[in-house]
Amino acid sequence: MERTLSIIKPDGVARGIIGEIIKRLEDNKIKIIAMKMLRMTKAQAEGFYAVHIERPFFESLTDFMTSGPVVAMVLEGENVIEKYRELMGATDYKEAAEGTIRKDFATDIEKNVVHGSDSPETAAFEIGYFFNSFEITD
Ligand code: FUP
Repeated sequence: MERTLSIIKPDGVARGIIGEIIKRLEDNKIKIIAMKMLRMTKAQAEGFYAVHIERPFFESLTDFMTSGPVVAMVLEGENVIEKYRELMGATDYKEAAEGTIRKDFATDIEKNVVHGSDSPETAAFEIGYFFNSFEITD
């Protein structure tokens, strides 16, 4: 059993596709074991994306991630890190496979609707960044 952190980014929330994304999780038998809506501060977004601090897109990305509320979820299941990243599609929506969330809804490499952890190590860090043990229902 694995866990991963999912975020519906500010563009996804603003466009009213929270339900659509959750439906895709449920249709794919991915279990949601924690969920909350919040708006990150700039410092919180910078801490979350600290691995990208040297990248040219860091400033813009952290501004975007604080531009409105997000929905953070903890997902659980066998191989869920890879399974959810497959549902999301490639970072750049132009390269994302047909039927993926990013292919269907992203408008920009930055405004790409969803986040998903990319390894067990990042999942552990990212889940702990948003949720404490009392908020995880499993
Ligand atoms: P992903 O794991 O698919 O979310 O992608 P990365 O961790 O590589 O990038 C994190 C976020 O940075 C992406 F979701 C969008 C943003 N990004 C850009 O804005 N420009 C880029 O060239 C690459 C990533």
